[in-house]
Amino acid sequence: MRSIEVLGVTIECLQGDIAQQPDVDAVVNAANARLRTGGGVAGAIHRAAGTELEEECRPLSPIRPGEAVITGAGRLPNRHVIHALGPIYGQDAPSQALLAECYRNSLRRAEEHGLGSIAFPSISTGAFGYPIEEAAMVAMETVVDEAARLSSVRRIRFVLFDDEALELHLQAMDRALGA
Ligand code: AR6
Repeated sequence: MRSIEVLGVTIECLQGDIAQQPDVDAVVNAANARLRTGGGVAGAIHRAAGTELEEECRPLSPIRPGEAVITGAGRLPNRHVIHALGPIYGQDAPSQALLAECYRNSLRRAEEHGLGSIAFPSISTGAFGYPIEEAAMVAMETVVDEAARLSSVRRIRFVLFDDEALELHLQAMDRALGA
């Protein structure tokens, strides 16, 4: 794991599974509009959380690209799941602004619930086709920019699935800090 600190907020990057992050208050789901289970992150989260999560999601759906809603976490070892719908690359426009909204709105939901820590996957970079190098930069710039507005959230973790995704996020972290 590597971490940096921005205005009292620790930003961490590690390789791992978003459904196995017991030491954060909320994990973010790279959701679909209907907040159902799916492939990738949504599959891992719903499988681990159990069917009660889908039940809780039903009245909150559908959501729009850039939106984020918060629920309990079912059997996951976290207090909450925050479901964010990323843009489908090349279809939902402007993709960069919508992707940034996912991170901003997720942080807003965490703040509204007084949460101290949150873990993000790399939203939109799987089935939704967003190039991961660009997405990593949008994600890092957005959270670094938001740090000044956070009061309860003190730790933001990026959970990356493979070596390449981790490396690209570490580079984006350095660039977002102007290193
Ligand atoms: N933990 C962390 N990262 C993961 C995991 C995991 N368990 N599994 C995959 N990734 P995706 P999207 C990485 O497709 O692009 C779903 O089916 C993956 O390598 O989960 O926003 C939903 O139902 C990639 O870099 O999310 C939606 O329909 C990143 O997480 C749609 O796909 C995001 O991949 C959402 O697509």
